Amino acid sequence: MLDLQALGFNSLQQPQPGVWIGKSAEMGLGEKIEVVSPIDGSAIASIQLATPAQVNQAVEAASQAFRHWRTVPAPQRGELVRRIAEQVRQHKIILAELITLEAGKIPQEALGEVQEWIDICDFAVGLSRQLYGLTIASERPDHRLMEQWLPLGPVGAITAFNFPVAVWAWNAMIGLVCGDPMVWKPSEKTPLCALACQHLVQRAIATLPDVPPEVCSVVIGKVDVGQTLASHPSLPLISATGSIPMGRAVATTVAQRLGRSLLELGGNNGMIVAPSANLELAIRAIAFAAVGTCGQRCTTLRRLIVHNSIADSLVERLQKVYRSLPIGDPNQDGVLVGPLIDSASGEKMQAALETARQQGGKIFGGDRITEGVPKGGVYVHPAIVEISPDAAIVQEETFAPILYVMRYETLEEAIAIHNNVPQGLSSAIFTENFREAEYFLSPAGSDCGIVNVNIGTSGAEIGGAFGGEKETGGGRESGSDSWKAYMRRVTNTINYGTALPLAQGIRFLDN
Ligand code: UN1
Repeated sequence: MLDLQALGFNSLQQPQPGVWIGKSAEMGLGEKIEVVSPIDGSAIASIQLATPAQVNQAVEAASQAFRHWRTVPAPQRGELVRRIAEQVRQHKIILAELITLEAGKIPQEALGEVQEWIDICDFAVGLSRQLYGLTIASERPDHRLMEQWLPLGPVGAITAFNFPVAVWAWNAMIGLVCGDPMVWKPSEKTPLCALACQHLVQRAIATLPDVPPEVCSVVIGKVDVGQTLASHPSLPLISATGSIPMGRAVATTVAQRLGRSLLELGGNNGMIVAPSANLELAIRAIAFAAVGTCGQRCTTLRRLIVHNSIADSLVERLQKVYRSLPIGDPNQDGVLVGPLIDSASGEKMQAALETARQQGGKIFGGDRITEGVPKGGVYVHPAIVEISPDAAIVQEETFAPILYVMRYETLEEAIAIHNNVPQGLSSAIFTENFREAEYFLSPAGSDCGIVNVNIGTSGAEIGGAFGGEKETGGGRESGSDSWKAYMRRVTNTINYGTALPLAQGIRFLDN
C-alpha cells in the first residue's frame, strides 16, 4: 500500500470524510461506500458520502468566501494558483501513484494527468494578469465604452472517474483566478484523488494570509449530490464532465433555474486515414488513442475510417500491434493497458461487441483476460471491429477499448461517415496531402470541437480550448479564452462630458 500521508491521509483503515468545506473535513451523513481499486477489485478505503444538506452548507460557505475572493486582485489570486502548482510539483509522483491505484491508469498516463494540473496552473497564473476586456469606440461625444470581466460566483464542478484530477483542475485553476470559489463533486469511484487534491490546495491556501479556505470544497456523493449542485440558485455556473445522460440531466436542471452549464460529455471520436498517410505514425497514433487509458478517455479513438486501398494492410498491421500489447497490472513494468474501471464497464463492452456481431461486425480481440493479470480486476484485449458505417452500434460511445473500422472511397464520403454520429468532440485525419488536410479543417470538414492532422484524437494540450459540439454539449474548458465562461461580462458606458446625448440620436427632454 502506498504511503499516502504526504497527501493528507492518516489511515485508510478509518472511513474517509465525504465533505471537505475549506479546511474542515467532515464525515458525510449519507451512505457509506467502499472505494475499490480497479487493479484487483480490493477495497482500499471506505467513505461516508455527503447529503444534500451538507452540499448546501458547502455552497453557503463558497458564497461567503466569494464576497471576499471577488475583491482580491486577480494577480493575487494567481499567486494562490502558483503556490498550488508548487504543491503539485512536489507531490507529482505520489499523486500519480494514487491515480494508478484508484483509476487503474498506467504510471505514464497518471504522471501525464498530474502534469496537466501543473500545466493548467502555469497557464492560469499568466492568465491572472490577462483577464482583458475591450475598449469600444462610443458613438457619443465625451463617452467611454468598455468591457470588464468580473468574477461570476461560486462554481459547481462535476467530474468523472477517468480523469480524477485533471478535469477538476482545468476548471478550478481557471475558476480561482477568475475569482470564483469551487465546489467539487468528483466521481464516487475516485474520491481519494479528490481528497488528495483538496489537501494540496488547502496546504497552498495556508501559506497565504488573505485567502478564505472555502474557495475550494469537495462534496462526495452520487446523483443526489450532483442534482443538489445543479439546482442550487447560488451557483451561477455548473461545469459537468461525464456521460451524455448525466449531462442531459444536469443541463435540464440548471436550465430550469436559467443558470449556465458548461458541458463536456461523450465523444465518439473518429479518424480518417487517407491513402497518402504515413502509416508508421498513423499506427502509433491509433494505438495510443484507441487503447490508451484502456479506451476510457472522452477523447478515445472509437471510429477509424480508412481508404479502401490501404484498409486491409492497415487492419493487419494494427492487429499485429494489438497482439503484442502488454496488458495487465498497471504497476508492472512495461504494461501499456491497465484494467477497466469495474465489472459493469466490462459487461457494457461485451454487450456492445455482441451487438456489433449481430450487426455484421467482424471482431478481433475483445475477450476478457483471466490469466496473468491480478484477480478481481477487469482486464480485456482491446477490440478491432470491421463493420459497415451504417451499423447502429457505431453511433454509440462505449467507454471501453473498441475500435470500429469502416472503409471509404472518396474524402467526401469519409467526412460524411465521420460526421454522421450524435457526438462531436475530437477528430483526426492522417494524410500527407495538404488539400485533404485543409478540407478536413474547413467548414465542410469535421464538425467536432477538436480537429487534428497527423496526430491522434486524444492527448490534447491544455493551451487550447477543450470540448465539442452536438451531444458533447458545446462547452469549452482549459485553455484559449475558455476563462470567459467563468466570468461575468460587464459593459460600461461612462459620460465624462457636461451634456446627456442619447444613443441612436434619440432626443428626449433636451429642448
Ligand atoms: C477526458 O477524457 O475527459 O485530451 C479528458 C485528452 C486529455 C483530457 C481528456 N488531455 O485526452
